[in-house]
Amino acid sequence: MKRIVFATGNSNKLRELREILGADYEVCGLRDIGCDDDIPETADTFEGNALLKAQWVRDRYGVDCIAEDAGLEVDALGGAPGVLSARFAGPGHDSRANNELLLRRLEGVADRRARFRTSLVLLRADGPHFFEGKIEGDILEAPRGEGGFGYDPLFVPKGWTKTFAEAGAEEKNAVSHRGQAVAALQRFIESENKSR
Ligand code: ITT
Repeated sequence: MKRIVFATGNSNKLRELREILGADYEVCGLRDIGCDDDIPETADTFEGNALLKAQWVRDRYGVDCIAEDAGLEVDALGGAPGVLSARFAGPGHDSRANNELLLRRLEGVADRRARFRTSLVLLRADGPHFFEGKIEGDILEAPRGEGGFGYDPLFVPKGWTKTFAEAGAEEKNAVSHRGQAVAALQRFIESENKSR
């Protein structure tokens, strides 16, 4: 089994990565390598923040790792909350407060278009390798569903009638921003293994 360190403190992201990568991989989180650092995310792009997290872990813990920065971009809010998605309603990761604030900001707004975006980086001695994912959709006027995490109860992917929080894990992972980025990472690892 291949061991991968995922530089995240978000247990939902960790669960999704384990679901997507399957039984061939042992995915370790930050806690598994003894890290409970509050890693600064001060860049203004997803890519920049993903790299900051990966570099922090590689520099201090000496392991190759993957890291990810993701968020929701809402067109009517000029792309907000974007890189501030986890802290939209203030410090901490309070999804309920974030969702409530999003609904307040969109009160009376007809244009509900939004997308989840992620930038995932694999950082090794040979440098960083980036993988992207994006899923378009719309923001509802009230949350629906108990699954997923974060903004999932408010997000209906384009062409769907249910939210990510009403979908099963497999259904979400098959189309999600994170699913796309991890699939690209898998293709990269497989193509490297083949050419060895
Ligand atoms: P790490 O930095 O430790 O990985 P985090 O939760 O702080 O965990 P981000 O900085 O990447 O992660 O913030 C992403 C936020 O965007 C996350 O907390 C959710 O609010 C939202 N988000 C990202 N992916 C999502 C998804 O698949 N479904 C719903 N919300 C998501």
